[in-house]
Amino acid sequence: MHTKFDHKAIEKRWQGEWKKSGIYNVGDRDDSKEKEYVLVELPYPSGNLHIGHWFAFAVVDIYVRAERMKGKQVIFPIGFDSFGLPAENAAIKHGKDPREWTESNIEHMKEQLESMGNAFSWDKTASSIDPQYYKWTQWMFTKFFEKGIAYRGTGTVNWCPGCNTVIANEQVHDGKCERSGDTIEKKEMPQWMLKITDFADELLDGLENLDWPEHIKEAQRQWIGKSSGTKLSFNLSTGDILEVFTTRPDTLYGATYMVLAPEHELVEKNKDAISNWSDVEAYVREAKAKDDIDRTNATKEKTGVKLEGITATNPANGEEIPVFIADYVLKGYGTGAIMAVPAHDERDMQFAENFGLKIIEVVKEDKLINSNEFDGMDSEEAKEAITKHVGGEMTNTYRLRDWSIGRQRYWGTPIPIVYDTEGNAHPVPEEHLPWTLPTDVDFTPTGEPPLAKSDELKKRTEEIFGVGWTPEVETMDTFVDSSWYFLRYIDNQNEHVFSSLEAQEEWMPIDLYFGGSEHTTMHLLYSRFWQRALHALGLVTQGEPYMKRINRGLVLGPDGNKMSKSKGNVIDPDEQVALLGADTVKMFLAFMGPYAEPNNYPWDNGGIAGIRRFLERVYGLREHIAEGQAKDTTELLHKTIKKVRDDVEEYKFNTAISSMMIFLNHAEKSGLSQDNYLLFLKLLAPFAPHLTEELWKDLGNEKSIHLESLPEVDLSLLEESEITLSVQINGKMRGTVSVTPDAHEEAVLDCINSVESLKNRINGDIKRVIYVPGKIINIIV
Ligand code: ANZ
Repeated sequence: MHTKFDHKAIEKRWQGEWKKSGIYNVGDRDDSKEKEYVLVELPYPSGNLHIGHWFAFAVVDIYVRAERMKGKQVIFPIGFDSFGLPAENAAIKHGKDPREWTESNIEHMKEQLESMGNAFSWDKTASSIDPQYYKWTQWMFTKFFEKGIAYRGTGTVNWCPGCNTVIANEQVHDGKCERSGDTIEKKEMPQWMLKITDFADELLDGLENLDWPEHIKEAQRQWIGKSSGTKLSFNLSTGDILEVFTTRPDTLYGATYMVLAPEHELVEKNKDAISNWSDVEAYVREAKAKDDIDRTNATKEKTGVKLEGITATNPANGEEIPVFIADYVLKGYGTGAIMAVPAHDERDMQFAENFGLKIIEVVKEDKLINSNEFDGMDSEEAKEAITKHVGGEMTNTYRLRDWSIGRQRYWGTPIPIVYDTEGNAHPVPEEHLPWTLPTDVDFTPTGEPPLAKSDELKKRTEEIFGVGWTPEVETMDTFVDSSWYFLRYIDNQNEHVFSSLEAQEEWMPIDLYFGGSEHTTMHLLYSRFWQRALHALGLVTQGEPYMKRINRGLVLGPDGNKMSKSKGNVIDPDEQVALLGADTVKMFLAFMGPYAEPNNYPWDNGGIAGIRRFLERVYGLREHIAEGQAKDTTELLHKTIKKVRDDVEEYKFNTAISSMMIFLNHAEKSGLSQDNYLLFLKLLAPFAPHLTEELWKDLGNEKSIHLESLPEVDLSLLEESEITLSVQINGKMRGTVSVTPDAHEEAVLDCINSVESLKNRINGDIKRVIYVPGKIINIIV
């Protein structure tokens, strides 16, 4: 018999009570408890919580509640990543003020988050559009500027025509914008950069001590792309020196031609010496229009143009060799030029075959050949020897580029820079921070930053700094805002610093960071860099922010596809909550599969109905409270407690729930004592916080169930439970006996002797006993 419960009334009642009493506020650090900082990724307030948010927050809440019930002081904050394009696009489309639009979204999302019933530390929230937040984003930027970590660079940028702004390399996926999906165009323009490359080695080395899934670490290593090699110099016939980066200096004798990236500065510089300039110029123009992925595609036909009139000298043997430009050599990697060794490099081989160039093998079975005095030398050894011989320099090269953070859009943190009458950049002094975002702007995207149209900003700049001074009109990438939010959470009221060292001593580092896999080489790398840059300035206590990272998967539509409006397979959490209750939705999401494995799980209407039925039966469980319950009920309960505690520690909420289902079945059949009933409620409390609170309070308890301790396992009960042991006599299965798993041999033999049929077969004369506790006993007679 199932007893229905009124989830709407129950959930509303307890959400109201929890809010009023503030039981989930973390407050000041309590030294008598172990601290745990559990972080979920800062959400963007799009206006509506989707099922992905529920998966990200509500399931993690189970872990947080269990840890608190184990006696830890768990800080579990939430906030809003509230700058960004959607607000601005809404402003353009519907004529809405981006701030109003965003703030009303935040209000709505807060209500939705409340309906989740999560145990968030609402006393530790932060929002990036808050002037008291972005003041500090700007302050850090000015510190970075003073130290040269932030700089105005020039170069080729990724221009997204859909977003009308520059975006960073990390935001380009397969040549397309990560946000809009538009194909990226290359543009030459000055830009604000952060020197993430200065931290490349630290970012690599720091990975070693992090408890992160290996594939995330590996993705970051690949993205940083450290390559150890040598810089070698070649003389050109023009008198210039051409530097190349190579990982194979041992193959120098096989370098039969040189290749420059088409954009290499020595090409344009030697225009007059190049007799086929018009061909060269045309090729350069074409190459610039292509994107790097295309250019480095291994299967692509290798093209290029010889620089007629220029040669290079191989420093090892003095041979004169031809010089080419080819688009398979990239401007932005190494030195932007290579020595080509067709015998040992696949790309060079294809090119050499196309152009009929010399191919000389110089390494065979790891020993050098055709390399004069180095013949016979081991190739590894020769790397160093040849580098030394020609005066080269061992060096490292990285794939990582500096982070471009300037955006030509409106709704972001203004870059706190002003220019003097000569155009020199100066940081806005601290007393003028926050350097507020002006409101007198036209958002229509024209490619020119909207802030350029603000009279107020212009006036403000001249009034403070002098006539003729001008403001920077770009805003920051929102990935900057989210690079330090976890530091603000822990000291969110501080008016003097972004986060005091004392607060950091108390709460940092983040012990556990849950998030999505899309952030591996964006947010997770940016914020690690930001933390390291702050660390270099002595502003933070830790070099690494996140000790442990867990990536979760996606919730798919009922049809097994990614949820999307166009497919009509979107599940609205608000509807589900109204229909079945927050506890049910949360437990269903936790039940789909192991949380720490980034698998994708389809929504299953039958599955969620099953969870609802389970909770209805829990609601009715008090009718099964009986005196004189069977001993095995207590044993099963303690088995269940052990399983739930162990599984939650490994984020296997699904199997924890299964074990509670098994217990419920048993308790309904056999009945359970009042004490066991209470233990079961507490065990379930992290999973179904509203329902368990209701049942707990129904029993007359004053204090919330969520301030109780998680049930402890009584190990003595577990050890006593018996198992079935196979009994062989002379190697033949003759029966079984029930014994404890670690019973002694004599005890087992006593047991066997008490079974008439076995006793008769043995008949007293035992020769030998082979006993494997918990498995088998073989008696030789
Ligand atoms: C000679 C050579 C011989 C090379 C050989 C490889 C094999 P990673 O490991 O990715 O760092 N290279 C250097 N700069 C380049 C650029 N800007 N664009 C395209 N290719 C470039 O690769 C380093 C190797 O990639 C370098 O070593 C160079 O080719 C090439 F048997 O030099 B090698």
